[in-house]
Amino acid sequence: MSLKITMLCGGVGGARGALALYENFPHEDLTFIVNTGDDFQHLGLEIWPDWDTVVYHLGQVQEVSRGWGRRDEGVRVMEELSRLGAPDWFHLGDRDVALHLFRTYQRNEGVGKASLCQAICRRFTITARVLPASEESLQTGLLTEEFGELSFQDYFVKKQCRAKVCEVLHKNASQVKLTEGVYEAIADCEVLLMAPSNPFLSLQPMLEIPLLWEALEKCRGRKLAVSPLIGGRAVKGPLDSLIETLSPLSGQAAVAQFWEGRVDTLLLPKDEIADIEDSSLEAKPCHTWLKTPDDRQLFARDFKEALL
Ligand code: FO1
Repeated sequence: MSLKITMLCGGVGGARGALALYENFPHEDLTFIVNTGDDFQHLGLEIWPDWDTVVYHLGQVQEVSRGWGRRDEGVRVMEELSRLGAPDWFHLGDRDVALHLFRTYQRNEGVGKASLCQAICRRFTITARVLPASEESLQTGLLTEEFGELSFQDYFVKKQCRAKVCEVLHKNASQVKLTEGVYEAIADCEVLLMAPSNPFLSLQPMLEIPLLWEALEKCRGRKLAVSPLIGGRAVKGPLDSLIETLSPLSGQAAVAQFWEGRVDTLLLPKDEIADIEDSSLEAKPCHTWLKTPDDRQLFARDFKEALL
């Protein structure tokens, strides 16, 4: 099957979804648009966690159980930083640091985002396109009951998501420019797929960019989302508690409500289809557990079936 597929992704769920497509579809047909709402400057380095997580997955160097960072990583940089008294709440593996250093150096030299990403992808022998959604980082803030406003990484890593989120703030989404190639990749694709990412934290930030939304509305292709919930619960991360505070509904019904008016079809586990019977979305059964190559093949089989 040759179809131009564009996937919007973020977080570990998004990277696992991206890998499932990458292992089972022709690479020249695939474009991954990655959330820039977690990006930040730390110790003078430009860190793009979601983009790196996708690249490490597609490059087959990812740390599998944790999901972020690289496997067979060293800790010497981090140990030395701690000894020096530098902030050590955000863990940077030795080889991971090299990527942040290289990116920061290249950006300071004036290298454009799209060409830098292409060059890094080539070094990881990735033959699909992996584009950060926006030129400037999106500033995602979390309004919390306990600590007031937190930046994304302060909430996610420093506070380990242990805070009640009342609102997700998209502080500069209306001002950012899309990365070169993003508009066309969305507007002209035949299938637009929302990865099984946290919709509130990893996908909504991108959807808040007016031009990205315009491209999405222009797209005449099929539009589908993969639910990140299995058995009504998040596979990873703070989605369950976010649904409790940000949605009037629960479980799969909350996910379906999030996607209503944005996509036509929700892919979710077969025995959970009844949970979204009140939704206007079409529900299609799908194997959404994406841990092993066999899992990812089953996902691809169900995704293809849903397109028929
Ligand atoms: N997540 C953590 O929970 N703790 C960390 O120390 C941490 C370091 C880190 C370093 C590089 C990188 O690419 C990702 C990293 N992440 C870490 C994940 C990061 O916080 C992401 O924003 C989440 O995966 C959410 O999408």
